[in-house]
Amino acid sequence: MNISSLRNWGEIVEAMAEKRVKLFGMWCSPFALRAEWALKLKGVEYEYVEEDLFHKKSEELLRYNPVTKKVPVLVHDGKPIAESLVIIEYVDEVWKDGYPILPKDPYERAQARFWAKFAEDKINPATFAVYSTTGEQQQKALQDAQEVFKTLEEALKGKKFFGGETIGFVDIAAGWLPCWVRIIEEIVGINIVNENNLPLINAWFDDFMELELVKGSLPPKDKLYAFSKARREKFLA
Ligand SMILES: N[C@@H](CCC(=O)N[C@@H](CS)C(=O)NCC(=O)O)C(=O)O
Repeated sequence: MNISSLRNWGEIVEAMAEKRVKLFGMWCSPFALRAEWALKLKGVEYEYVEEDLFHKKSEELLRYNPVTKKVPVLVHDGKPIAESLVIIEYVDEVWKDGYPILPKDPYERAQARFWAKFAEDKINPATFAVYSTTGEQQQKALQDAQEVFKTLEEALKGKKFFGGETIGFVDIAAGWLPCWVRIIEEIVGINIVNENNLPLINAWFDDFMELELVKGSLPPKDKLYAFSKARREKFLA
């Protein structure tokens, strides 16, 4: 084999590597988990790259996502896609013959996007408010959080998962809540979701956490608990 063929071989290997799927994430990022769940549901093989967001973001991450500089970033055929909900839709469209994430029917698709957006815009800040406050402010935040969960419960009526009998777009979008909310409850010593006040959401928390896909991908509970507790103390300081 001469040098020029070696160079060609190197180029081929590099080109094949580019073809592969790469996911930039961080161990405690609920947004990165969404992208992982979407890829795993589709059975897509990917390389996971752990980012050290608290010390130094990698050159690659900054190159692939110069706009927000956040994870997750999916790189497919060398092309980067940022924003977790956009990534889920992209994965669903590209690997369209695999597990269906969004419904086929346009109206149902619109509904799924609506509830995913509702969870993103309303539930995320409401649970964060319970986590990052104390006293009266926290009591108010608790009421608000329970109210928005009550509204989200509408989308679960008559169904096991938001997607129906199996998980779909809204389950993936909101799927970090069952794990994170239980940890927040433990840290702040307040119950947000239970079988009396939010029976459908409560059952969904349990059912979602029971899925092999989810059990096998969540961060270690003790590590997440310690990290989240320290983060709350920082906020309060
Ligand atoms: N809306 C974004 C949020 C992503 C996000 O906030 N990622 C965090 C990690 S959980 C991050 O990369 N933070 C780094 C930074 O803010 O510089 C998404 O859904 O992808």
